[in-house]
Parts: sequence; structure tokens; C-alpha cells
Amino acid sequence: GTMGFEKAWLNYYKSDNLAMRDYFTVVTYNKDDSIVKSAVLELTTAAKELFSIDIESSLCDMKSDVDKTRKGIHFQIGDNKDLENEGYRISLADEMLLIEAYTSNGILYGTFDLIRSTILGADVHSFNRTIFPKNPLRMLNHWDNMDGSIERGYSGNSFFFEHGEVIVNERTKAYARLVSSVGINAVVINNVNVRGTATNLITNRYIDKLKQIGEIFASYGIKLYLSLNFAAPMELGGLTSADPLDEEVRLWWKKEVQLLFKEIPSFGGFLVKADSEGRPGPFTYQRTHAEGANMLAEAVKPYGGLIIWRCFVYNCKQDWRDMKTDRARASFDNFQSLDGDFAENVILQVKNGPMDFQVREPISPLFGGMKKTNLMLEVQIAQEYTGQQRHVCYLIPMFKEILKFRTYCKEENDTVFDIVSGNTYGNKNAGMAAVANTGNDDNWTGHDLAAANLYGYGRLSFDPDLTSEEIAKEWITLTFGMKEHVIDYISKILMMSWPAYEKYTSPLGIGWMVNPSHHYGPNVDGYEYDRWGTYHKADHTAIGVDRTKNGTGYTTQYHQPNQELYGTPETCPEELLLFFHRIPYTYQLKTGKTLIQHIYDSHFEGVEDVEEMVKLWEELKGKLEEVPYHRVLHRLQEQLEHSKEWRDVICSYFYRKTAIGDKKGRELY
Ligand code: GCW
Repeated sequence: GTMGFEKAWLNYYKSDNLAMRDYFTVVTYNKDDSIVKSAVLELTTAAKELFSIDIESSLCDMKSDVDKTRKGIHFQIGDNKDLENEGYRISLADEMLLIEAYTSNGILYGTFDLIRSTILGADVHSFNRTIFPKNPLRMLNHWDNMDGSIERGYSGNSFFFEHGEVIVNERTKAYARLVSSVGINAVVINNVNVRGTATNLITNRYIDKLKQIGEIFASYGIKLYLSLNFAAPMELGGLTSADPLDEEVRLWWKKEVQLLFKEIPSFGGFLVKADSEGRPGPFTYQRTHAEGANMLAEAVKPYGGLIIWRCFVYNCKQDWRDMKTDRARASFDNFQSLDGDFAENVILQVKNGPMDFQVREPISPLFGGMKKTNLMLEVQIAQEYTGQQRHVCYLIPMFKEILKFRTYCKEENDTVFDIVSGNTYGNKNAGMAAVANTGNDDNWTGHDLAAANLYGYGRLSFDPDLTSEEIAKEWITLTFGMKEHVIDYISKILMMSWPAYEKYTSPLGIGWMVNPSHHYGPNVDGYEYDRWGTYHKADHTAIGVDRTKNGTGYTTQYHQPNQELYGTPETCPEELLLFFHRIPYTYQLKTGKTLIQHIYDSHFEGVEDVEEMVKLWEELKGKLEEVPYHRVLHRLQEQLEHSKEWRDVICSYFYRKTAIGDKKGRELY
């Protein structure tokens, strides 16, 4: 619904953690800004809902008048330089639980940690921890349009825009609470494809509403960002060009960005999609992406603003006869040679893989390929290619694999996580972004279980050392309560969901095989005969694209030993075999199976996995609230039907291409 919304994982059940109860009686704090106020409010809500206590709160300085002999919570902010960068410490000081921080965000994150831990059953003596978020930027990118639609949105309409206007209401605050509780500190509210009225978001037309959103976000430690239209100087300013080296254009941007930074103190900067899928950019003027980004960087610099520049730049009009152009190469080919050319307040935002959020892709070689450039990782929790939130697909295990991938750009500290957190090269402008999966559905994410991806992304970007299982268990307990079987079964469903999805959709890293444009459901040749041009090149003997040095040369974008690893079918990790190689259907895999038999087997297995997921969920009848129970059940049943469709379409396609039947004699169409 447009106004109705649930509390998701902030829906606190009564807690029987009685040892913690006494601490939720009084909270004192030594600083009174809007973020600390939010933290106090969060404790107030938690005390009420967990323990039916009306917590007392007051401003006072620990050094003077805090009573440490009484059980309670105290926020101490300011003198701990060691806790800068949003860190916090929770400890027991005599009888009092102390949350210390250097920034107000630290207090807020410490508070959410305390509440979460209490719900999860923590003992008061376990509170002796100093914690820092491991990524400087923990960002969400909403692809929300001003007409209220959401590009690749699967949870209803936008709660930021409607009928060409910006909306601010109770839900704005509920959203801020939700994402800040998992450590998000930056949000882009509008689609990277900036067209029509959205181009005007940077003007004074919407400033009052944006200011209100900015304030709500700020009180939860979140910076507001906007996506901009590179051609705005022409579309809004009436200039004849948007050439980044044109003095008039540069001046126009400098003047234009003032308003947002002046009116919205927590305004962070801009996200830019340029020269990509038809959007304008510096290429029109024979300028480089560095020249484009640096022009904007100069304009926002006086306000400490950032320009986040996307690397999703490729030729989407590739001809099928052209064997040299390879979409996988595009980001690296467009950006790597610009290493060192970008201003300090520019961050390049790189999608995790070289293609586009497929269920399985190798890691973008730009990670490790650029040493003198700020990089951010972009993942997608909107499940565009992973079941569109009608299928359950818990993506945290995928994100963990991405983060721990070794690039070999150095001898150590060379993983994707090291690079995007700033560890590798010591940069402070770095972090992670996710394309958001929320909308105005009551449960925020369409599929109730898709909320695990929103929760999990936040937690993982804060602390990449958490395991996927830990995150799943936290989320389940917070969302559904601490109940027998609930945690085990739901976490089993989540943990098997990504592998299951991979099994019944496109095999071994080949990707795509979806219906063009909306990207839902199987269509093996959907993109094969589409001008967009992303090809698997299946014929009756073989499938896949040779991306080694003998083929498109994509593998040469990696450092050794990755280049060699991917370079031969024998050494290539099998889940990526068809991404890197052209393989005959009779090729024998490490399991001893032929490729064709693997395709059949994995597709049947994938469906069996979904059958098991449905069974596990049905076991939970009566243990969960009716509404979410049935919402999820319906989606799982739909998933089962669709997984069979995937299985049958894929198996039938390859059966008819190869004329090789299933060894196990199952029915192929
Ligand atoms: O793959 C594409 C999506 C587009 C999206 C684009 C991008 C916002 O299908 O809908 O546009 O990625 O990331 O820019």
C-alpha cells in the first residue's frame, strides 16, 4: 500500500533477556544533536517494545553527574579520537553500560548494536567491544523515477517520488531508521537514468522537499545524494553544449550545485551514469571520462562533495558477426588507461562483474586494475536477473565471494574488499553501493525473504567478516522472533536459494537467457537475436565465448595467476567455464559428467531444491504470523512453477540442439 508499511526487522517482540532488562530503564547522554536524539528515541522504542519500560532520558556529562552505580545506559561522545570514522565502543563501567564514540553516527550504530544484541540474547558481560565500520561509504542507490515507477523495482512504487513530485512522509523516517539500523550512511534517491523532470531535481524547484528528506536522513546519519544528467547545462541552462572543458559549462555547474549544498547541510554529492545505454556524457565532445568527472568534482569540491562516476560503459549495439567486440572487456577498456587522472573527490563505481548482475560472473578486472583511483563496488540487491523478488535468492553468499576475491594487484591486501574499503591503497573515498530492492509494498521488498538482502547488504558493508549464516540468523530472529525451527528452516532456505537459482537458470556462468527488456523468465535466444548484443553463440556442437588471449582477450585484463587460471578450460573454475570458453557439449567436466548431462542434471536438481524449500516453509505453518507466512508461501509456489519452466525450456533447447538425450531418461520436451 501507499501509506501502510511494516516494521520489517525493527518489529521488536517481547524479549525474555531479563538480565538486560534493567539497563533499559535510564539513558543519559552528553551531547544533544539530532543523531543522538535518534539514538535516544531508538532506545526508548526498544525499551517499550522489548520490556514494556518507559525509559528515562536526560542530558548529562559522564564526568560529572552520571550515576555509575545504577544500571542504565550512557552515551559518551567526543573525547575518543581513536573512535573516529564512525566507530563505537560498548563496555560495562561499574553498573552502567557505556557507549562511547567520537562521532554521533558511532553512538547511533552502537545503540542499534546494543538493541540487536539484546534481542539475540546477549549477556551484559559480552559488551566489551570496539567496532568500526569497515567501509567508509555504505550506500544505497535507488533507481526511482519521478513518476513513481522504479526501474527494475519489484516491490511496488517509489516512496520518494509520485506524479512528478518529491514525497516526504512517515515512511521517509521509517526508511531512514531501517537502513541506518544496518549502518547505511549514504543514499541516492533517484534513478541513474536521469530524464525529464528528474533533471530538475538539482534546481530550486524541489528544494523544500529535498531539504526535508535531507533533514530526516541526517538525523539518522545518512547523507543524501542525487543522480544528475550530464546534459543538464543544455536541458536546463540553455547552453549549446555540455562539453566538460567549456568554461561556460564549468561555470554553470559551479553555480548550479551551490543551492543543494547550501540548503541541505548533509548533501553528499552526485552519482553519474554517463555515455552508457544512451545517456549523455563526455564522449560526445571527444572528452574522456576523467575530464567529465573532474569538471563536476571541481564544482562540488568547495562543499566537500563527492562525484561517484559509474563505469558501466559499453557498446550496446554490438553486431553478432563482430568477434572482436566483447561486452565483458568494455569497462576496463574504457577506464583503465585513465588510472591516476581522476580528482581526489571522484570515486569510480564498478559493478561486481564485467557484464550486468548475472547469477554468476567473474569479478570485474577493474578491481586490481586501477591503483591510483578511488573505487567503489556496486552490487544489486534488486533481483533483476535473480528472480525479481518473486524467487527467493539470498545474495549475501555471492557478495562474500566477490569481496574475498584476490586480484593479485599486490602481494597482500589485494582482495576486492581491501581495494574498496581503502585498505590496499589507503584511500578514504571508497566503499560499497547496492542498487536497492525497496518500494512502497507493505513489507518493503515484495518478497518477505528479499528483506534479508537489504538487511544483509547493510550488515556486510559494515562488517564484511560476518558470515552469510550469521547475517541470516540475525535477520530471521529480528524479523520473526526467536522461535523453534524458524531460525533453522528459514536459514536453510536462504542458504540454498542462490545455488538453486543458479542451477535451474543459465548454466556455468553463461548468463542471460532471459526475456529481453524485462529480464524475467527463460528465453535462451532472447539476447542472441537482439540488437543489444550479448551472445552465448550456442550451436549444435558447442556453447560459449572464447575470452582467452586466443579469443577476445578478456582474460588478459586480469593479473597473474588469475589470467592463467581462467585461460584454459582445465584450470578455469567450472562454475565460470562457459563465461571464458567455448565448450563442446560432450566435454567431460571434473565430475566425470559431460557438459550436456551437467546441464540436464543441474536443472532437475534446481527444481528439487525449490521443492525442498517449499516443504521447509510449510513446516513453519502456525509458527509465523499468518500474513507473512502466506505471502511467502505464494511466492515459493510461484517459484516452483517458474523453476520448472526454466528447467524445461533450457533442457529442451539443448536437447534439440544436440540431439543427445538424458542418460537418466527423464522427460525432455
Ligand atoms: O542492466 C541495466 C539495467 C538497466 C539499468 C542499467 C544500469 C538503470 O537493465 O535498467 O539502468 O543496467 O545499471 O545503468
